[in-house]
Amino acid sequence: MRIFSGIQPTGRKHLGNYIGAITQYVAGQDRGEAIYCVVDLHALTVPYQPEALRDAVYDTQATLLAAGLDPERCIFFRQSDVPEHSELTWLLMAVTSYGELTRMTQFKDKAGAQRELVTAGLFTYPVLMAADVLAYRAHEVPVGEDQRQHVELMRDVAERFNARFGETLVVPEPRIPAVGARIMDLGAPENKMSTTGGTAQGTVLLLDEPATVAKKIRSAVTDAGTEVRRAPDKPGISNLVDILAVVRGVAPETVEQEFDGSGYGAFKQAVADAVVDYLAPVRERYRTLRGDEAELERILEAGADKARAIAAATIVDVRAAMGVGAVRSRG
Ligand code: AQP
Repeated sequence: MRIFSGIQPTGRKHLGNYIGAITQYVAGQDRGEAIYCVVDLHALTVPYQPEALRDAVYDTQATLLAAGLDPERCIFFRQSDVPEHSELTWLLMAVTSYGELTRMTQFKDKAGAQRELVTAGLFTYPVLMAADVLAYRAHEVPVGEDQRQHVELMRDVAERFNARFGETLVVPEPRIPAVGARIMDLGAPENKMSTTGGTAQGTVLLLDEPATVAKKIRSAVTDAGTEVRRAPDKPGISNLVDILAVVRGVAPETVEQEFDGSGYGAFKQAVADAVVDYLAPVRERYRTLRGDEAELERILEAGADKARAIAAATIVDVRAAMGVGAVRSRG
């Protein structure tokens, strides 16, 4: 089984990224052949600072290594080091429907929030994401709930490609966690915790100081009631129940039972303590790893060599199936 996922080098990573995706990446190393990349080309689709992008890649890479990615047990690389992603994006445009792209909620949300240029890259972002995964013929894509629609689209693209040009690509399955797939903003729990769209107070960053993490959780918006249980009219408490369940590795019902009748104050304090302990080792390891950029670069280069070997073989097959270019062997 081959697993693939990508993560953006935009901003500092938050608890939602960690619970929804990063912990799954780490677990994937024990479940199959795991391939992960920092998708710096995706970061070009919204306004960004060129001088900050390389550092942001290293920040994200060091965070993932601190969380438990092991370059000996997975392929871990930088997207732009493997140009096959860009080539495959263009080739897949031939089987991507314009109408489908216009229905992508991430595009609508981000285009709506954009004050300046809404780029063509933002519109075609899901095709690049499809190329990322399909280049590796991955079977499974670990993502949070917000990426489900993009994985559906890449499945359609792969199926359409195979139907039009012959069986060439693997149709991947999303792997979305049962609990924690959509961690909500602590200050506005009707919205997901987000790098670009969230409130500062409601977004727990993985590298926040412990006192800051605790304060953000203790200040989480709840509701007028007192019961610690998940319910549609209790988005704040529901979110905290899910967070504590994931952090402790128990079912949400277990959390509800434990805090039955204890009131919100004690519950929030328990969540704060648990999340601080959960993130502390990541923060510590990050500091050491981030300090050695030469080593980070070495890891990315070695990962790109392995990734390129797989992606290049797929491109040969895709070109051949589409009748593009001279006849080439996979050599
Ligand atoms: N709130 C969330 N809960 C659970 N999972 C989440 N993910 C993102 N937000 C949540 C998952 O994290 C992975 C990496 O996401 P990304 O590459 O899109 O990184 P990002 O852009 O820094 O994350 P955001 O917060 O999603 O940014 P915005 O909102 O600005 O676009 C993905 O698997 C994602 O599902």
